[in-house]
Amino acid sequence: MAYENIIFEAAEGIATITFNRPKALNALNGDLLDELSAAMDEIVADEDIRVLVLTGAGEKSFVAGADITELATFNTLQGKMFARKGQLIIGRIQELAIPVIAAVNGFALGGGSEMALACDFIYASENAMFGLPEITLGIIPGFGGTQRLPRLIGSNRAKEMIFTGKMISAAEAMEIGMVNRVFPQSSLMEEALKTARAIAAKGKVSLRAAKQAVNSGLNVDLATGCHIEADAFAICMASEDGKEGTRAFIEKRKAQFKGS
Ligand code: CO8
Repeated sequence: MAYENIIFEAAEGIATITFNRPKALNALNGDLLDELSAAMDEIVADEDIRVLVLTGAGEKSFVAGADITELATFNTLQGKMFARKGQLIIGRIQELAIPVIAAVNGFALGGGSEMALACDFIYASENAMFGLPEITLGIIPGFGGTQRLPRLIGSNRAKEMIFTGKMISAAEAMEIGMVNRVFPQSSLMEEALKTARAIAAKGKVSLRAAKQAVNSGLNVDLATGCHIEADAFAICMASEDGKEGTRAFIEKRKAQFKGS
């Protein structure tokens, strides 16, 4: 598929999706969401892709939210349908079997923060700003922000951000556990790709199992979570990668994972 609102690249096991509507600070409109969905179809179909990195075009914005000019035209039903469309597509990012890193290179507002929150972790540039400003527009976050943000940073901090609509800096976002690491803008992508390469060198089966165990475990009690972990562990032990990893340790050599 030819993309106009995103740039989709894949090389050496790492896919990169760059949100690319710089004139609107990479705001999410319906066409962009459709393209994102199609790119994810390509990723799912390509066994060689082991890690996905999301970022925004330019040095000013990751994603400045849903496209407000489009939102303003919606009636109630269209608004609900757009919210569900965004939720489903953003949900697919979270559910992807491979790790997903958000490289937030500027504004991550509204749907932009919500997109980043669905990734497995967030790296940010020093100029990045996070926020859920929907309240200022007389609406609320609609792409999962009221659900994922409290789970990540706690309900009180999340409510403060959601009720005030205020932006926080990358440094503050790191302090409250929303962002893992902050880099100068010039080195953000290289750092994200460096981590992506380190992850891509690990076994695909164990990465998938680790992601599923953490994600599924977050929604259940500890005892149930430990059962989920044990099942995921068993899948790894039965895999070729699991056998190769332990054998390589004993034979004092680097493991050659095949992804099976
Ligand atoms: N949508 C559309 N266009 C946008 C958006 C946006 N979200 N953000 C910026 N733009 C456009 C501006 O209109 C401007 O266009 P133009 O040059 O044609 O006037 C251009 O991008 C540059 O923006 P600014 O001139 O405003 O740049 P500043 O540096 O002065 O300000 C800000 C940058 C602070 C990021 C400012 O642009 C801003 O506040 N943007 C809106 C941020 C926002 O409120 N985002 C939340 C949107 S709502 C949302 O995400 C809900 C998600 C769930 C939806 C559920 C659906 C029902």
